[in-house]
Amino acid sequence: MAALIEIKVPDVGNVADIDVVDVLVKPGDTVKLEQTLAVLETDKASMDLPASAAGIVQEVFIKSGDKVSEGTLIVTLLPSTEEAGAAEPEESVQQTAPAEQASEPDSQLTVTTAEPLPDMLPGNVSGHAAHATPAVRLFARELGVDIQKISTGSGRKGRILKDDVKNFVKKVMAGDVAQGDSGIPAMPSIDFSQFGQIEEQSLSKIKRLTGKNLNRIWLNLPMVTYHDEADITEMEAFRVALNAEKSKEDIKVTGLLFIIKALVAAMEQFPQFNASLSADGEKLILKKYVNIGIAVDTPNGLVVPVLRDVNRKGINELSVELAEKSNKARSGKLMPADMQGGCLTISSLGGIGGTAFTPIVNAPEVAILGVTRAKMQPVWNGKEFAPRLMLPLDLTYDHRVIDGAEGARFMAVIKQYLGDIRRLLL
Ligand code: CAO
Repeated sequence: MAALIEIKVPDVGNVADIDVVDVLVKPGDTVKLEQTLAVLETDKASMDLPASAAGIVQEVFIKSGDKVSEGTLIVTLLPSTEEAGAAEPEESVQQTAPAEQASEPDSQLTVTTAEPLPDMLPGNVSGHAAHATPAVRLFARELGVDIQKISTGSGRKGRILKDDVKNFVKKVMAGDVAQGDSGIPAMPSIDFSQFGQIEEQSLSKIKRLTGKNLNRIWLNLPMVTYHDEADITEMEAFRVALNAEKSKEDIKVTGLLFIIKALVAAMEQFPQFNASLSADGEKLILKKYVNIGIAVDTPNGLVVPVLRDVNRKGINELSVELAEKSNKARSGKLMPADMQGGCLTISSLGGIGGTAFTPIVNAPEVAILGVTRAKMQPVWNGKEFAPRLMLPLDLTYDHRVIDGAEGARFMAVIKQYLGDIRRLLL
């Protein structure tokens, strides 16, 4: 009989006490190579732990809620017949998940994370990281308390205890504590079970991180959204013709690629859109590189992979990259580096529908371009109404950096490029 294969937690970069969120296999299951065995979460990322070999699960050594670290045994596998037949190992084989074996160590451990944003929430005590056990953190979360807002705990070395959380809640209820410098009162905690049957579902890590970021962006940035429409009749005809030519290749050119190119060309004319405000709000940091984030809708929540050096790439190269990154995003395989360094973001809901929306700037970027569904409309050309394909665009910008007139001019230039994509050559 073939020796059992032990699959262990690989090197995850000196992080200990990683939470086991989900275990996806049980004894007797047949697993394929790279099939996800378990989902792990740290404070910063969620990771799929893949099988480094195919086989039948003999024993599972972890369960949801456990804490693991590098080297923790996850499962033992009896190698599947094809593999076992090829070379019957004579002694017990020890394997870690592929991350440890691959030449690029982390390349196969699939990680998803929201891009960390600078800590901008004024309500956060600067540099303060709350000390509390997971049970106390859970208790605080259940009560809707942001544990970071409890300045000191009464436990050893300032550790926050359950009583500290309760006292904090009492103070909030008594109006003694403002919820952040915004002074916005906390949302009431309501027991919905009094109205009927309910079920509680934990939000995914990505949703929780994204939610926190969006909340602080919303509270910190004065945002304005400007709406317009681009006439993409000719662009669409070109795209359809291009796709007909490429029907045998595995490349599909979507309208989003032209929108990316038009946006980048406009950013080159308006450098203040390729910039970030310094944390003290005193300086504008202009970027000489052009990376575009694309919001991708995934089963676990919204992620924003970044396409790099878009100004130096053509539509063909970008279409392959966009397909690769959005597939990686949907299968939870993006690495943190895939989501960092964006200059501006596009959020396209055009594949789903819509006439307009107000996307939230992915700060520290200064603007975001929203796209909804193009539709044929009668447009007056001076003599008659002609059918034109009109694409709705929504530009949200940080009004501390972008003036209303600049926003309108920037949009006018994007429209001009999309209206006549030959201009992208100029
Ligand atoms: N108008 C009309 N049709 C459109 C369109 C538009 N603006 N945008 C896309 N379509 C069409 C495409 O041409 C495609 O049609 P076919 O299937 O007939 O070829 C179909 O809709 C699906 O497109 P797509 O969404 O797969 O491809 P895309 O390149 O346009 O977008 C991606 C890729 C990754 C951006 C998109 O799939 C996605 O995830 N969008 C959601 C982003 C999101 O959640 N944003 C909200 C964030 S909150 O701010």
